[in-house]
Parts: sequence; structure tokens; C-alpha cells
Amino acid sequence: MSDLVHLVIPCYRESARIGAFLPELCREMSALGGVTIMVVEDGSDAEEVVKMGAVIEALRTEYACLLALKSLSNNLGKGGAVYSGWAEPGEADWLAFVDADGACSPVEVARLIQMKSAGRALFASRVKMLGRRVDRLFKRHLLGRIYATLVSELLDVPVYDSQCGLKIVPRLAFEGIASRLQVRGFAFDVELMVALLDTGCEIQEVPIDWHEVEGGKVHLLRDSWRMAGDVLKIRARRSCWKMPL
Ligand SMILES: Nc1nc2c(ncn2[C@@H]2O[C@H](COP(=O)(O)OP(=O)(O)OP(=O)(O)O)[C@@H](O)[C@H]2O)c(=O)[nH]1
Ligand SMILES: [Mg+2]
Repeated sequence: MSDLVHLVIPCYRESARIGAFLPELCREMSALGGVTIMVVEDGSDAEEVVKMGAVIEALRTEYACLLALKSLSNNLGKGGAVYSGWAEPGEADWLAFVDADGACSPVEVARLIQMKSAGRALFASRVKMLGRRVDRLFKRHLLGRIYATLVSELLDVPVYDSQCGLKIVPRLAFEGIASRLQVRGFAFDVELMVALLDTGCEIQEVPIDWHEVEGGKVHLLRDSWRMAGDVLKIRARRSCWKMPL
């Protein structure tokens, strides 16, 4: 088993925000070694694709860990972009994603990657606790807690934060469930979580440092509503899954 990690950054109109994050992430990942980074962008306009391509090509002259931009013409949603990147893992045995806004710092990305151990997925988690720093707008924190409680109760999973934008999954475990995954929007990680658990893959939540970055794409009312609907669909479908353990 290789220890290589394929890290995808899903992007929708992120050329401005990623400029502050990607160079430092490339630095950190190339110092760590064994990581490829792929930016997957879907359905942004032509001007945005050119801007993003320029940011990436400039960095690629310096960092071999950064792969060419994967640009898709149709908007697939955050989950669709992550899965599209994970479909090209190269030799990696680990699949990961991180949000483009830098809310999880490159140092935290490296810390999570270093914690991986055979057969276990790691989900970063925004836990306000002593010893960690989570700076989040109150209304986002509150809605996030309501959503997380809903996910936990409706799906009967003792998860604290299913939505944090940093996760790492064993490739084999993902490939065993990939064909059953249907959610491509912001709730894709909820479906990913229950599918992994239902096939016997262990998941550990890891409290991380996290800070709110302006320009978020999640629309609090519209997307929360859709995401709640997705949880109900996942619950209904899950009861039909016939998965070998
Ligand atoms: N490729 C792709 N990426 C998307 C899409 N929607 C959101 N993303 C990415 O998903 C990631 C998370 O979005 P954010 O804007 O950070 O979400 P947020 O509103 O800040 O929410 P939190 O970070 O959870 O507080 C970012 O990297 C976005 O660019 C999409 O339709 N396609
Ligand atoms: Mg964010």
C-alpha cells in the first residue's frame, strides 16, 4: 500500500480566494511529500477559467505536486467536483479534499494527512473546545449546529460536524461505495459518511483550527433547506442499501 495522497480542491469562482491559500498549501504539501493537489473547477465562466488556469500554471513551474487544472463545462456541485477529481487518483491510496477558501490552514491540512492510518477515514471537525481555535460567524455556527444535530439524529450517527471542508478517505473504501453515491451538492459528505460507515470503514473526527473566510458559497437559507432535504433522501435510500459487511 502506498502512502500517497490525492488532494482535490473543489472550486467555483475561486480565483480570488485561492490566491491566498494555494501557494502556501503547495509549499506545505511539497515539504510533506507524497501529495498531489488537483483543483477541480466546474461551470465557472470562461474569464474565471483563464484566471484560475494562470494562477495554477504559475505555481506549477515551482511545485511538481500541483497538477493541471481540471475544468468541467457543467456545474456539478461541490460533491460532483470532488468525485470528479477523485476519479483520477493516479497511484494514490488516499483521497482527500479541502475547501479553496483557506478556512482550514495548510498546516492543519498537513496535520490531518500525517494522522492517517490504514483503513480509517479522517473527517476534520469544527469543535469549539479548549486547545483549538474555531472563529465562525455566530449565525453560521448556529445553523451549522442545527444541521449537524439533524444529521446525527436522523441518521443515528454520533457525528459532531459532517460538513467541515477537509476530509481524507482510504481509496479502497471509497471505490467500494462510489457507484452508490448520488448526492453531488453540499450534503455529499453526509452520504459519503454513512456509506463508509455502513460498509465497515472506521471514521475518526479530528478537531481542527478553522477560521471563517469571507465570500462563502453556501447560501444559508436556500442551501440549508436543500441540504436538509438531502439528509431525508439519504435516510430513505440507506434503508434500501444491501451492503456486504
Ligand atoms: N467545483 C465546485 N466547487 C464548489 C461548488 N460550490 C462550492 N464549491 C466549493 O466548495 C468549497 C466550500 O465552499 P465555501 O464557499 O467555502 O462554503 P462556505 O459558505 O464558506 O461554508 P463553510 O466553509 O462550511 O462555512 C469551496 O472550495 C467552493 O469553491 C460547485 O458548484 N462546484
Ligand atoms: Mg468556507
